[in-house]
Order: sequence, then structure tokens, then C-alpha cells
Amino acid sequence: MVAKTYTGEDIQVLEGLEPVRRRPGMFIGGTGKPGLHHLLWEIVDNAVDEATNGYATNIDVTLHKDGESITVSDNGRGIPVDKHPTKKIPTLELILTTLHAGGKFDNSNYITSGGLHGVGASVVNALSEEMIAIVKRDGGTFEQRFARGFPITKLKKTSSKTRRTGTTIFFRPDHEIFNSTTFDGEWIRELLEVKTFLNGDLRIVFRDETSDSKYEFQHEGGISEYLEHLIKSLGVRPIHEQPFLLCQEKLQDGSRLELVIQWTEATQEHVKSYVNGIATEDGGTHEQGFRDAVRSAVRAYMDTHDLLPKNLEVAADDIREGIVAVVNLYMVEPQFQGQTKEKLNNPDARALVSGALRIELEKYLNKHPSTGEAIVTRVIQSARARHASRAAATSVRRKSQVSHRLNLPGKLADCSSTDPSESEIFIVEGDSAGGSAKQGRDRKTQAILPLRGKVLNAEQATLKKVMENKELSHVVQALGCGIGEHLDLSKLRYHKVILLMDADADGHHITTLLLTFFYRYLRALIDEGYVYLAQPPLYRVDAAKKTYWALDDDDRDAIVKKLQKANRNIKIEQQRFKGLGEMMPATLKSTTLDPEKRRLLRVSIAHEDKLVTEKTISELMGKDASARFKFIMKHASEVDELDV
Ligand code: 0R9
Repeated sequence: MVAKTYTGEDIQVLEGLEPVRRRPGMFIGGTGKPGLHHLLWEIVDNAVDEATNGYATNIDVTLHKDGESITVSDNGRGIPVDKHPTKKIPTLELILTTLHAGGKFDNSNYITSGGLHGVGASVVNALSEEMIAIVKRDGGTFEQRFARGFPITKLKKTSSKTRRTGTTIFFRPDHEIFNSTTFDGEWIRELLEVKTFLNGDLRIVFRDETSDSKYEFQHEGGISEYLEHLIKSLGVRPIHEQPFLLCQEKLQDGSRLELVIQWTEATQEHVKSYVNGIATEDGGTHEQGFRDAVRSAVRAYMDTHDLLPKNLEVAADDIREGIVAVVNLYMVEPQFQGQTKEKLNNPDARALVSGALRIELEKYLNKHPSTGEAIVTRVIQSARARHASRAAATSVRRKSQVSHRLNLPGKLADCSSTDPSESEIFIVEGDSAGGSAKQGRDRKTQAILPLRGKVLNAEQATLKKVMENKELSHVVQALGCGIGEHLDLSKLRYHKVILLMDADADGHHITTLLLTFFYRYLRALIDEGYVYLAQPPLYRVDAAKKTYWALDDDDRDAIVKKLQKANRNIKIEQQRFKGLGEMMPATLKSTTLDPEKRRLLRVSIAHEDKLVTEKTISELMGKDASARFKFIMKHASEVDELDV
């Protein structure tokens, strides 16, 4: 692969780095441990990009003795140091001090990471107390230092007798930004090894000075070796000899697909998917394409050879049971979504992957009938086991349902499913909101519990008082898992407990009281990640036949501003919801209830002694800052410390 040669003009300049320091979460997903490590992945990915494109073969990573600073270097071409034609500063400085300044590479040639990754080394610089960049290039060694995104020296030539080329970046994350600035050597080691599996030509040396260890990774066998490694670490046996390997170099628009599959005795499916060498933990369209293709190729094979016993219904899950696979897609401009942006969102990727894989896999099965038959035998086994266990589970459930149902509060509109993992309960304020929610819900998986009266402040109350409070005792009955020391999570009837309150001060107040109650008496539900806050919109904005939903005033202002920017005379209508009860059931459904469209905040307790939602409670608290909300959050944790 050949990248276009760089010239200064290829750099597009956007803006300075203040936004990064102001809202780091927007750029690195958060300021906890994952956010901290994101800085490193970012720098490593830049070096790996240079290797993937054929210019670098070695990457060195050193976690320094203090555990809080890192050096990464590659032996690629070196980041260009020439002066940018209009900005009149060296490209290196530009790259490290401006947001979104990146090479405008010829897309079909130079595949960069993109997404949350690929936000650029400048983001790392902005969030580091100290950064030193050293470039060897054009016969010289150049060095420049930075602090919190600003240059503190000019680019200096420190030697002019350098034969090698490459880039070295040292950085020390800013303790003002991160909760902790201590890196996890083990995590780094694992990630680096995976990079070398995905890139068979690459050699990475990792020095962990905190434990005086040195690791060298190179896996010339690439993803096949990775698969072997995965299967070994899962401790399962493959059910056929040769893994199926697919390397499609030239897919549409310069995309490239590498994947390897082997069926094993594992009772689950283990798929590791990547886009441009970056893990997509939450899957996405490429993984969907992979699943589609496996299903239809195996089905087609079974049909062609008439291998299925009569009357046996085979589900997609049966076909994929025991699969261990690595899927690595290289594509231009990947779009990611999800809280941690680890889900590929490009619609085309689905057909791209499934198209490439389906035919090849079916061909392979036809060509290797012993493998094909081993797989089909495995599939049939899994289908039979599933039918058997389902029949058993249904009879158990029927029995337990009767007794369970007896204790449920009358106001509860329960869901029909009895499988907690797919069931949700919305705890809703007021009867009219409850009515809208009941009409807008999915009866199968969503239960609604309206609360009418006052919720007791569990902070100052005894357990007896709590159980005397009608609203709270209804919550306990509906959840089915008991309370306090009698809590039994295996009896919990819903794995999502969602508080749905009005987006106003009263709503926050009730949310606070309920969270306090959960925190004191149902803490395990929070720890297990079962408690969520719904986010109903506060405004509806209509313009040019389109409807927009705003969570708060800022959100609405932003929408209005954007619309007006696009069209100064646009007619905009706004509606503020006084309460959820005012919302049409269909609206409530599409904005707040529907799992496909809604956004939930998961409630969790952060490492520090604060109750926070994962997505950043500051977002929530900042929004309609009821001081009370903040106070109780803090207070709850103080009580916790006393308890311990
Ligand atoms: C230690 C981590 N490594 C890096 O961050 C790194 C970035 C980088 C790079 C180029 C080469 N090596 C790199 N290492 C590069 C060079 C050229 C063109 N594109 C990329 C060239 O010589 O023509 N760059 C990443 C972005 C940029 N360079 C650019 F935007 F400045 F061009």
C-alpha cells in the first residue's frame, strides 16, 4: 500500500484545544481509567497506522517507573516537520496543537483509524501536563516540548547526523483532568499483543518499568495465530481441524476484510471484531454482516445436502454456538456510535462483510465436507439441547409465576415475559404519566409501575418505616428480590429498573429520593448496573416538517440555533412539556421507551465516593442543577462511609 506523499497543503486546520480541556469526555469518552488509557491507544494507533500502511515495522512502548508517563516510538517516516504554507508553523506543531488537524490523506490509500480513536495526538497533548515529540527525518533529529497543549519550546533540530527515521512521543497525562493518572501495565500489555496479532508484520516491544518487565510481541501468523491463542485461553476444543480463513484484499471502496472462524465445543459464541485494527467491543454493522453470512452459508449448506433431521427447528443461535472468530475490517471513514464509541455504524459494512463471507464460506464447506458435517452435527446438537432446556424452563416458570404474581401491587402493569434479562420496569411519577407509559410500552418486555403518593426519604427512615411507605413497598413487591440483608438478586424480576420522572425540579426530587432508597436498601441493584434513569425530552421543536426533541434548555437552544443558521427565516414551533402526562403515548414511546431510540443513563457508584451515572452525572446535575440532588448524592455516600 502506498500513501500519498504529504505536503503542507494537505493539512486542514480547524480550531484550538480549549474545547478538549473543557469537555474531555467528548473526546476520550470520560476521565476515568478507560479515558486515561484512551490517550495511549490514540498514540499507539497513530504508530500502528504508519505500520499498517507499510512504512513502519517496529513500535516501542515504555511505561515509565512512575506509572504515570509513557513513551511510544515508531520507525516510520516521522511526522513531517516542514513549515505549513499558510500557518507558518511546523506541521508537527500544527498536528499537536490544533484540533482535527490531520493529514487529508488520499482516502483509498491511507486508511486511518477514525472514530473516537483518531481524534488525534492533539487531544492527547491537550490532556497532558507534559508532552515531548521527537522526530527523526530528513537526516536530522527534531524535538519540541508542550504543556497542556501549548508549545513551550520551538521545534529544535538537536542533531543533523541521523540516518534513521521515526517518531517518538512522550506524554504525562494531566492529573488536573484525570481521576487517577496511573496506567495499568497489564491492560497495556494485552492491547499491544492484540495489535501484533492483527498486524502480522508488526513487532512491538513493551517495557513496563513499574514491574521491571519487557515483552516482545510479533505474531507472523496474524489472526490465525490470534484465533489459536483465543481458543487456548478459553480452554475449549475445536470440533474441526482447519479454521476457515478469509482474506479479501480488494472489496468495494478500498475496504479489506480478514477473518478467521473455527467451531468449538464452547457453549457460547466468541467473536472479536475490529475496524482498522481497533476493537469494536459493542460490535456493529460489520459483526451483523458476519452473523448474517455464517447463518445463511451454513443453512444453505445444510439445505443443499439435506442434512437436517425432520421437525428440528434450527435457530441462528444454534448455528453460531461454539464459534470462535476474529473479524477485522479495514475501511475508510468508519463511523462509530454508542457510549464508548465501540460500535461500528456504517450501514454499508453489513452487506460488505456478509457479501464477501457468505459465498466463500459456503464454497469452503462444500469443498471440505468433513468440516461441514462436523459443524452441522454441532448445530443439531445445540438445537436439540436448546429445545430440551426450553421445555424444562417453561414448566418451572409456569409454576413459579403463579406464586409470584400473587404479591404484585395492583397498580403494576406487568410485562408478559418472565425472563428478567429481557424485562424492564419503568417506575413512573403520577397516574397520567403512568397511563401514557402503559399505552406506549412494549407489553412483552416493559412493565410500568406508577407512583402516586409521596416517596419517603429513606435517608432518615428505618426499614420498618420504609416498608410502611406505600410507594416504596410497591417498588419492593414489584421487583420481587426482597430488600436489605434479605436481598436475593436471583429473584429480581427485571434487569433494567428505569426511573422515569418529569424533567423538572420535582421530577429530580423524586429521582433523588428513589436513588437514595436504592442506595440504602437495594444497593446490589446499582452495583450490578440494573438501575437506570430515563431521559424524557422537555421540548418538542418543529421546523420544516421535521420534529426534534430537546432534553433541556441548552439542548433546545442548540437545535434552534442550528436550524436558524441553515435558514434564517425558518418557522420554528416549540412546545414545552409540563409533564410526562402531557405527552402522547406514541411520543413517549419513540423518545423515551423504545430501546432502539431512547438514551438511558446507567446509575453507578464511581470509585470516589460519589454516586454518579456512567455517562457523567455532571451532565444531569448541570442540566437542571437542583442543589438538593447534588446534596443527596453526596450525603448518601457519606452515610455509606459511616456504615462501613
Ligand atoms: C509514536 C506515535 N507515532 C505517531 O504519532 C506517528 C504519526 C505519524 C505520521 C506519519 C508517519 N509516522 C507517524 N508516526 C506520516 C508521515 C507522512 C505522511 N503521513 C503520515 C509523510 O512523511 O509524508 N503522521 C500522522 C499524521 C501526519 N503524520 C501528518 F498529518 F502530519 F501528516
